[in-house]
Amino acid sequence: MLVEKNKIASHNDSLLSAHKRKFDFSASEIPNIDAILQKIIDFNIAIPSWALGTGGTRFGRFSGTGEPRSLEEKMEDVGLLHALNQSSGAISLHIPWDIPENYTAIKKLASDYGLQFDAVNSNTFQDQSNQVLSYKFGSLQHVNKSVRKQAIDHNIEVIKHGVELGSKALTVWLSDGSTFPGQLNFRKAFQNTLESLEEIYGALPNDWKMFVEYKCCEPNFYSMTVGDWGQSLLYANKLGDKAATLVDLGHHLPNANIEQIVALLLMEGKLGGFHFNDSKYGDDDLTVGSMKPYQLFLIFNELVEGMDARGMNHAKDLGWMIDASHNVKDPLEDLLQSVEAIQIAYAQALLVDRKALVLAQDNNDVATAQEILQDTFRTDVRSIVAEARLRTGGALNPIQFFRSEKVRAQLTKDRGSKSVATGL
Ligand code: LRH
Ligand code: MN
Repeated sequence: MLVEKNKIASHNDSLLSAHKRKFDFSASEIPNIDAILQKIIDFNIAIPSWALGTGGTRFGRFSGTGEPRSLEEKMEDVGLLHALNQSSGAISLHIPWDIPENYTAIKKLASDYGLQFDAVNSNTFQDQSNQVLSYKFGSLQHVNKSVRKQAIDHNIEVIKHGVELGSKALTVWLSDGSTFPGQLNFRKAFQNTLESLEEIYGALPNDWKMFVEYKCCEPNFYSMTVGDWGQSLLYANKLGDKAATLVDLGHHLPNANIEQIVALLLMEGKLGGFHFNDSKYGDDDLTVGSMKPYQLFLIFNELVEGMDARGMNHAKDLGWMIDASHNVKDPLEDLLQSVEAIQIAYAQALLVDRKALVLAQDNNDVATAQEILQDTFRTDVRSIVAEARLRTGGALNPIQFFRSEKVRAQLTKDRGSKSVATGL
């Protein structure tokens, strides 16, 4: 389903005067507004191919309708998001859930929708029907060398798919670990995993990155073999320059100071990218900014400060991806909200008065330092993010457009009410 440009234009016309009033006020307070707008316009977030349907939990799955039945329909959905917010210009594939049958056709489709292929994800956390050896007791850590070889070969195959599509990174998330004390020798598990990752690393093209994604817990509940940022950094340092850590916001122990982790990984030049989502308890994979918006702002505050300190290009030098799962909301509405929340946090972080903050920090003026951050966080930048969409042909209010144009009803008419998307 293509979104007609004229429909977006009439939608924007209906909202323009109210928008202009808000934007003109916000812009009047920001001397370098055009530079800020350009940064927001350049900032794209990749959409996970596995989050375009209804996920569900072990207790149940309440299916939505009109879900994508193929990789082509998943790209249609991401193309739709990108048409509405002009900031979702990339899709991150998960193999084998999304194996492209015809690379040329898929790449053509991607360019039709204005999409790039972001990091490709391997999957050694499930046993596929045609698989010889099981990953029940892990994959790259496994005590059995043949299981490790099977998992290494799978990751190398994923790189090959990515090369064909023009992707430039492999994300490795391992469910490996143990569920009971005594089950695993931590040192051997680390060594096996490192040796296996070294073989995969060796298969990376020169201009590729390997993102090592860590996670504290689930599906193993005693230890995870890439369990936190320290372990991920150990692997990334031992592997080499093409390896970096990947921070999934939902993968931390309760109350972890993620913004401090981000600041230090960035300082070390070993922060590769993000899986943005939000959570209240575990790896809930909820809408970005829906539970802890201040934490999201503080993370972007460290990102802007740290990336500028290293002269990095905000839009290109890190992997910006969402990783979510939807149980009670329309997946596309949820993803539109998540992209908006990320852009709002980034825009606010760009507005922080860095000179004043450094001065307050150097004078141990705690209250002023707090006020500088909280004042910016309490600054309404929604009209600035909307203006970025308006200037790039997007919709001023994507969810309102999605609803008023009855997009889900149209997708359900095309795909049926029983279609189920692969993924989580
Ligand atoms: C693991 C994870 C990982 C993906 C999976 C879909 O929790 O965050 O990034 O492979 O979700
Ligand atoms: Mn993730």
